[in-house]
Formats: sequence, structure tokens, C-alpha cells
Amino acid sequence: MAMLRAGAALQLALIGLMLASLSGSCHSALQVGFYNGKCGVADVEAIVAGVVAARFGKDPTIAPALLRMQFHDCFVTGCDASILLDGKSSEKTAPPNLSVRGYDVIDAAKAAVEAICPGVVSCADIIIMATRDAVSLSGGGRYKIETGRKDGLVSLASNVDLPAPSISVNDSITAFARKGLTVSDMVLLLGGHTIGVAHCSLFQDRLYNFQNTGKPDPTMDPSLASALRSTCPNQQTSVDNIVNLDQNPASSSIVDNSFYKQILARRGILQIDQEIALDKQTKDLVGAIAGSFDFSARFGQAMVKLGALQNGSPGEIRQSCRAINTARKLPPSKEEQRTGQMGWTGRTRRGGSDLRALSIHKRGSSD
Ligand code: HEM
Ligand SMILES: *[C@@H]1O[C@H](CO)[C@@H](O)[C@H](O)[C@H]1NC(C)=O
Ligand SMILES: CC(=O)N[C@H]1CO[C@H](CO)[C@@H](O)[C@@H]1O
Repeated sequence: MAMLRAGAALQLALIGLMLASLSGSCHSALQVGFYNGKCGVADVEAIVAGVVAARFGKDPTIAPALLRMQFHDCFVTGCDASILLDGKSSEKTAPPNLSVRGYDVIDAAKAAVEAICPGVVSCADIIIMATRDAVSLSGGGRYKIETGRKDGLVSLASNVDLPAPSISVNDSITAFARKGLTVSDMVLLLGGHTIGVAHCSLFQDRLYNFQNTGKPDPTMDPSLASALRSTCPNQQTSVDNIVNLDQNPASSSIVDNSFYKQILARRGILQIDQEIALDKQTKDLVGAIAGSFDFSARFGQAMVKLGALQNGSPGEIRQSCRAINTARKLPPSKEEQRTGQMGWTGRTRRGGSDLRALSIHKRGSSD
């Protein structure tokens, strides 16, 4: 018994040393090429890119789906793949998720990397990689991403505080500022609406009865409003049609600055999209981006900034992107309760790298 205890103590001390040496690499230290050499000679980013490209070849609308997925993941409790967790009241089930799609391509990318080096690549990083690939495949240039995220342990619909399409510019600025994002980050990130679609139900008020005036939104080009009314009839029907967020038909699935030109021409679909072209605080920037040639680079930088949002909570490398690892679901043992140390007492049936990660997060959780 005494031997066993001494052995355990030694083990703890060793793990402590290991932690001390690793604590420099806590979660805030995202870096470009984090996975280089962590999967033998395999190139993790290339494996994910292959999966995304194959899917994009069959269905290019996977690109807007992934772009929106990164926004929804990162904006709620940081980029921790919390949006991927299944469950009765997980984030996925919150109303703004509505049409978040692309979960299956993340699963496919995860399966591909797990087949080569299991337990190494986080789902949170896969979202970031896949989104970068999607933007690149859609003509938006290939920005360098940082990796090294951990997957979160919590996903609650009640945490979802995503902005509604009718949010005012001021409230949107406040919402982005709360995440450490500036007005110009916000304007650039809304450029994500350069691809993809919106359902009629989310802007219907602008076509028929804007703010209970009984009239269309006066900020919308009347010819656009009239065209949209035929796609989005006023009667209550069970179909909720979709329209392109970028109304330039030649560019509605290309990541470029045409969205900004459209909103300057009063052809924004969502209320917030139109308002950033009109509000004093944002219209100069909208005009500048519309007339610029470096949108791709600036959008990439803003995506990297969005991708750096983290919440400082413990994390792990999930085995399945849809569930936290089973080991975590075990109630803490008496020993764990006593020492307050979870996850590396041998109770968890998992590999060392994940266990270290959890403890590092506990240590680094002050930031
Ligand atoms: C104030 C902030 C934002 C609001 C209120 C907002 C709102 C919306 C709404 C209402 C839709 C339509 C959803 C549907 O009909 O199913 C949508 C779609 C989309 N959003 Fe946003 N969004 C915001 C910011 C962003 C950001 C920062 C990004 C990415 C950088 C983004 C990327 C997208 C994309 C790509 C789509 C199309 C999705 C698809 O086609 O599947 N959005 N957004
Ligand atoms: C938005 O905020 C600006 C600057 O803080 C302020 O001047 C303006 O009145 C606000 N606009 C609205 C509509 O509340
Ligand atoms: C994929 C997914 O879980 N979608 C959910 C989004 O939210 C709606 C409404 O709350 C649910 O009905 C969907 O199942």
C-alpha cells in the first residue's frame, strides 16, 4: 500500500514537472503550423484541405456553411467546437443556428486526421482549417491560420448570444467589442456575407412591413424589394425560400468585395448589412473596402482575429467532434475531489496528451 502511494506520488511529481515544462504552451499560444511534426510526416492541414476540396467539388455551398460555422463557434464561448456538440440543449439547438450546416464535413475531416494520428487534432482547429480552405476555394485567397486550440467541454443553447439580423449598428458594435473585436473587424467580418444565403423569414419585414410602418424598408432599392417579394411571398406558407446575401449574381458565391458594392447600392439583404453602409460609424470603411483591392488579405486577418477568441476554460482533444470524451463524463473520484485535480489520476481511459492539456488549461486559466 505504502509502495503504491509512493509510486503514485512519484508519478504525480513527474506529471507536475512535465506540466511545468509545458505550461509555456497553454491555450493562448496559438501558432501558425502548430501541427507540424505532431503527426509524423503527415501534413494535417493538407489532409483537412483534401476533405474540404472534395466536398466543395460536389457542393460549393459548403463554403458559406463553414464560414458561418466558424462565426457561430467563435462568437459563443470562443473557438472551442462547442457548436459541434450534440445534445438536447446544446448550442446547435439555439434558434440562431437555424441553418448552420456542414457538420458532416467536419466529421469527415476529423475521421481523416484520426486515421493518421488519433487524439492529436482538435475539432476546434478543424473548423478553422476547413473554413480557411472554404474561403480559399471560393476565391478569397489563402490566409495563414493559427492552430493549437482545445475542444470545449460545455455547449449550452443558453450561452448563444449571436446577433439578430435586425440588430442596430450600435448594438452590433457593442456585441463585437465585448469579444474584443473593433468596428473595422466587424465591418470586415460582415463581409462573410459575400457568399451564402438568407431565408426569407429573416428579412421579410423589410419587404412588406418595416418596423410596423406597413411599408417596405425605405433603405432598400425598390427594384430589389420588388424582386424579393416574388421570391418571398407575404402569405404564411410552410416554405421559407432563400436568396443570395450578395445580390451581384456574378459574384454571389465568390469571396470578394462585391458585397460592399451591393450594400452601397442599397442592395443589402439583411438589415444590419444595409445599415453598415449608411451609419456614420461604418460607411466610410464600407466605401473604402468597396473601392479597394485588398479585401481578401484584410478579411483573412479578421478571420484570424475571430479565430483567436478563446474563453480560458479547460479543454481536450475530442475523439468525436459531436461529444465530449467519455472519460470526462465520469464523476470525479474521491481522490480527485480531495485534491481538486481532475483528469490525470489514471481514472480516465485516455492518452497522455489530452490529459496534459486539461491540466495546463487549469493552470493557465487566469488569462
Ligand atoms: C452582426 C453579425 C451577424 C448577423 C446578425 C448575421 C446574421 C445572419 C443571418 C440572419 C443569416 C441567414 C441565415 C439563414 O437564413 O439561415 C446569415 C448567414 C450567413 N452568415 Fe451571418 N451574421 C453576422 C455575422 C457574420 C459573420 C461575422 C460571418 C463570417 C465571417 C457570417 C457569415 C455568414 C454566412 C457565410 C452566411 C450564409 C450561410 C449559408 O449560406 O449557409 N455572418 N448571417
Ligand atoms: C450610436 O452611437 C453613437 C456614438 O456612441 C451615438 O452618437 C448615436 O446617437 C447612437 N445612435 C443610435 C441610433 O443610438
Ligand atoms: C442541427 C440542429 O440541431 N439544428 C437545430 C437548430 O435549432 C432549431 C430550432 O431551435 C432546431 O429545431 C434544430 O434541430
